Amino acid sequence: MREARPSDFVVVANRLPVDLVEQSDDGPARWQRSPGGLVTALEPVLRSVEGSWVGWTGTAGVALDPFIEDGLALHPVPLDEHEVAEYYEGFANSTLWPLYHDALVAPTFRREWWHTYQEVNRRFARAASLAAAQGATVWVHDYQLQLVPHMLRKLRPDVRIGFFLHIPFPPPELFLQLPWRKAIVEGLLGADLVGFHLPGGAENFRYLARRLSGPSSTHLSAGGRIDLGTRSVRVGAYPISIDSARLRDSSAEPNTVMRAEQIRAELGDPEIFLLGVDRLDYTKGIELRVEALRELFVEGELDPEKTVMVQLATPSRERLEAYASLRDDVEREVGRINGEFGRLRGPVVHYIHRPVARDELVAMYTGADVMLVTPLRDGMNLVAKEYVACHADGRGALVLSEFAGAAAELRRAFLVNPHDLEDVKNAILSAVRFDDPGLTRRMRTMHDHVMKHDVARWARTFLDDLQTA
Ligand code: ADQ
Repeated sequence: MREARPSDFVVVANRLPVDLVEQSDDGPARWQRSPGGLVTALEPVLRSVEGSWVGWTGTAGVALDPFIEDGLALHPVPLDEHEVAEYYEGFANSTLWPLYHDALVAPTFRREWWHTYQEVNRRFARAASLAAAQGATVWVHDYQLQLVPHMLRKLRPDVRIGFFLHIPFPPPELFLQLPWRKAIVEGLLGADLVGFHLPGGAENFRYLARRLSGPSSTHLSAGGRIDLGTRSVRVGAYPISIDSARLRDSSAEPNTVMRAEQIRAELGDPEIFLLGVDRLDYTKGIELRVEALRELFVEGELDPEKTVMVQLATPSRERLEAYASLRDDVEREVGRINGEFGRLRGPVVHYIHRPVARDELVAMYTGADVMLVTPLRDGMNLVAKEYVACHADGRGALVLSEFAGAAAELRRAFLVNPHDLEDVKNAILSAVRFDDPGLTRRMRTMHDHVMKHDVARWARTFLDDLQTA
């Protein structure tokens, strides 16, 4: 069996691509693969070069040596309870997450969180330096680890470092609020290539790098590179995607088609089946789509007898106050609409606050007439792409917020400003005009785009650019 020895390709992310299912004192730890998009995207590369993955197990207080699981070399980074509270729930999810999402919830700035964020980033950088062979390529992911590129470069000047941010990179007015803004920019500038979903994020970063990182030595050179004097950093947009073919194929399987029909029947055979799928997060605009639907019922534009919405909302960051109060708000909105319009045979909005198995999710995507994706801000939003991948036949319609990164590619969706409830309502009404032949054309165009621009292409493009950076 292979050992977890230094590799030529190392992924560094907050979480390992596995969840700890069970650990007893006498028996070995048991793991379950977590079905994230990132691991799907990187798995072929990881396997072809016997790569490694550095990350936290998701359980506080667990320290383990590197090990091989299902052919992948995993290097666990331990975090204790205190670090989970300050680095993860604190700095990552109560400072950076809200700040980078338009300050939809006021970001909290706490010095002790920042200190713990630095300490934990240092630990990840050390773990990455041990996992990387001479001259290796190391790909660091997301807002939890923005200091790692600089720290790793100091430890290992021989390695090639890429960084990708999965959430929006904010405009200067917001980023400049951060008391530790200079250190974050310097952290990112430790990479050879810094990638964002959209050109706007890349633009924001270039501006801030020039402004914050010593104006005399830093300037822009050709191709949007940032010239640091001794070396240059490439900055670009790499819109992430999904395993499109896999979704398309599983949506066409007889079992999926059958289950999709069964779901409709279980919902009481509505004429209109609307779907929302999100992590329960205040960026996703879940309450506002329920509110839009309620107004359409009140105004008689849609018939509650013939319409059903299913809202899947995976629990997320539940120990944080902003998330607990969001849950209350969503539940209140759902209770209100069902109180006013529910029938004895069932509610008008089915709200499921649990993760749903992949097969079931694909059956829902396949069966739904309209997908509602209405975030107030979202780096990309994979749900929009997943829905489109499941509609090769051109059936179905997508209502999509302009403030999701996906809107830059899915131009034929019904694009809405989620702050404008009338706009959302009108888009829903256009999306349920099933006799409009334009609907099929829209869906086919988007489907073709998502099939061509899949996650493998995303990873390949980023890694090719990193090799030449
Ligand atoms: P997220 O904010 O988590 O990701 P998103 O891109 O929509 O948002 O990905 C969510 C994933 O979880 C999807 O693959 C979806 O299928 C799955 N999922 C959601 N709800 C589910 C449920 N109830 N049951 C089962 N599965 C569920 C962050 C950024 C995004 C960016 C991604 C990738 O916030 O903007 O698109 O990273 O870069």
